[in-house]
This record gives sequence, C-alpha cells and structure tokens, in this order.
Amino acid sequence: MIKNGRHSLRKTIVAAALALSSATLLSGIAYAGETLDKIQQRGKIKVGVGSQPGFFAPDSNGRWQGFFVDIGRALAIAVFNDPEKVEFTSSSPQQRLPALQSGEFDILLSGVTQTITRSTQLGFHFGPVVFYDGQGLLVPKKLNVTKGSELDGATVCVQTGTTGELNIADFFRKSKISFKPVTIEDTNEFLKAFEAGRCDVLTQDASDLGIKRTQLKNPDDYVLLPERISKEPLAPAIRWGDDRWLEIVNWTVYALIQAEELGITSSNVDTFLKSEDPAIKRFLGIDPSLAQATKLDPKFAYTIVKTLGNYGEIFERNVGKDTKVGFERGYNQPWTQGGLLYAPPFR
Ligand SMILES: N[C@@H](CCC(=O)N[C@@H](CS)C(=O)NCC(=O)O)C(=O)O
Repeated sequence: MIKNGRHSLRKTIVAAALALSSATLLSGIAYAGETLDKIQQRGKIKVGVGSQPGFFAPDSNGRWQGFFVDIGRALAIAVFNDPEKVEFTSSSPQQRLPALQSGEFDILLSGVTQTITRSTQLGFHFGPVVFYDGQGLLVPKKLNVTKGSELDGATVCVQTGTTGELNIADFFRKSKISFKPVTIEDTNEFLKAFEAGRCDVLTQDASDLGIKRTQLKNPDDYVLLPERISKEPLAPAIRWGDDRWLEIVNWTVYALIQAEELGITSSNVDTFLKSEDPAIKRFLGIDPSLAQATKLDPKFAYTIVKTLGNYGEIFERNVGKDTKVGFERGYNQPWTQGGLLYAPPFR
C-alpha cells in the first residue's frame, strides 16, 4: 500500500511538473515576441516586397497592389483588424534578407524561396508556401532552342543574391556544358541588359520571367522554355525569435487557403454565417471558441475573406488568366483539385 502510495505520489509529482512545464511553454507561445511587440507599438506591419506588377507594385495612385501585397493586407487584418495598417517597401533580392535580419522589415513577402540555409544558418523562419514556382529560362525565339541543355556557351543574366544564381551554376555543371554568368542586382537593369542583348538567356523564377516577358518591347520575340531547373517554393520570411508572429503568419495564409477549399468567397461569405457545419462555424468565428486559443479576433478569417477574398480570388485578381500576367493555377490550387495548397485543421 505504502509502496503503491509512494509510487502514485511520485507519479503525481512528475505529472504536475510536466503540466507546469507545458503550461510555461504554452504561455510562452501566447506572449508576443519582439517582432509582434514592435508591430503593435508602431501600429503597422513593415513588409519588404519586390517590384513586379501582379505580385507587388504601386498603381497610378501610389497604392500598392498585387498577390503578395494582398497577403500583407490579410496580415494587417489578423493583427489590427484593419487592412491598411501595413507599409510596403521595395528592396532588391540582394538587400532584402539582410534588411529583414536587421529589423528594417517585420516580414518579406517578396517571392523568397525557402531553403535549408536560409532557414538554419541565416536565421529565418518561413510561413506556408504561397506560390509554388520553379526557375525558368527566357530566351529569344531566334536562338531556336527548346531546352536548357542546348545552351552550351550561352551568356546568362542572373540576379544577384537569388537562388537563381546558385541554381544556374548547378544546372550547367550537371548538364556538362559551359555558360558565362552576367550578374545584375537591379531589377530594371536586369531586364534592360537582356533586351539590349548583353545576354542570351534571362533566368529567374518562372513567375518573375512570365511577368518580365510582358514588359519587353516585343514579347512575342521571346519564349519562356517549359523546363524548370529548380523548385522555388515562395513563402513569407521572418526573423527567428518570435513564435507568436510566426503563428499569425501561418494561420493567416492557412485562412486564405482554407476559405477556398470550403468554397467561401468574398461575395458568399455572409451566407456561410448561417451554416450549421461546426467546422465552418469555428472557421468564421460564429463559434468563438478558437479565439481563446489563437488570441486573435474570432472573426479574423471572416474579415480577411470578406475584405480580400480567398486564396483563389487573390490569385485570379492579381496574376490569374484574365490578367495581363495570365498565370494558370498549376500547383497553386487546393489539394482537393489536384494542387499543393493544403491547410491544417482549424480546430
Ligand atoms: N526566389 C528567388 C528569387 C527571388 C526574386 O528575385 N524574386 C523576384 C520576384 S518573384 C524579385 O524580387 N525580383 C526583383 C524585384 O521584384 O525587385 C530567391 O528567393 O532567391
């Protein structure tokens, strides 16, 4: 009896210690870290972007528009319940990761590829992939090439500080052919150099090349080869050190993806407010129980979808087939439709 009693006492102590440590852990997550504190003090989120119409560019009134810009506005809704409490600043691929590290930005929504060195050695966390991309090759039609392996001896323009700079060297080495890199930092220079014939090939994320092709004087003189020489999962990037900020980024993106999976759009979201489906009630905050866990406004997902639309609406509006950019959804559609977009459960 005594032995048993002692044994159960020891068990109780261990269980209490475990409960205490997990409570400490949980409350650690619940508190804002340094980044979120700063965001809240200043009253807006600072977002580093690029400069490609469709993804991120100011319109004629100086208002930022684009696929990544809308994700920034969704974050402003999650944090402030106000899509305007966000500031976008363009920064080159070379400058933007150091700028994020030094605190100039709270997040990059600029077509950054998630890689193991950026995630470990360089100290960045990535949110969910928002655009599945791959590196492409843009060539003048007059070169008469159909695939990269036909580019022996080519001069290739590549942008400084990008994954493209590393991938292109791997690609030529693997294909056992030679090339001459022309490395350019500035985005406008990058395109100009190609148009002026300083290089035979322009290489970057295929999405970026798709947009750039439309900016050439004679787009029909150029072809984006169908081949992709790398995987470029583009994801929001933040500095290490703020778990709570990371989770807000994660679940804001997941809200956009989940809404599309559920068929909830900016125009029909209000009809879903009467839904009897418990999952939809939790997602839209009609059942407010998730707010205790998330410490977010119970209606954060509702407000995001009502204001900006779901992932698919944001994609179509900014870069979809009816826009100048004209992207197909490809991998960037819900898993239920054969794509790679998949949100974990809202429960
Ligand atoms: N995904 C690559 C390339 C990133 C990149 O260069 N992205 C394009 C937009 S998708 C860009 O920033 N272009 C220059 C600009 O927009 O200013 C990386 O992470 O290194």
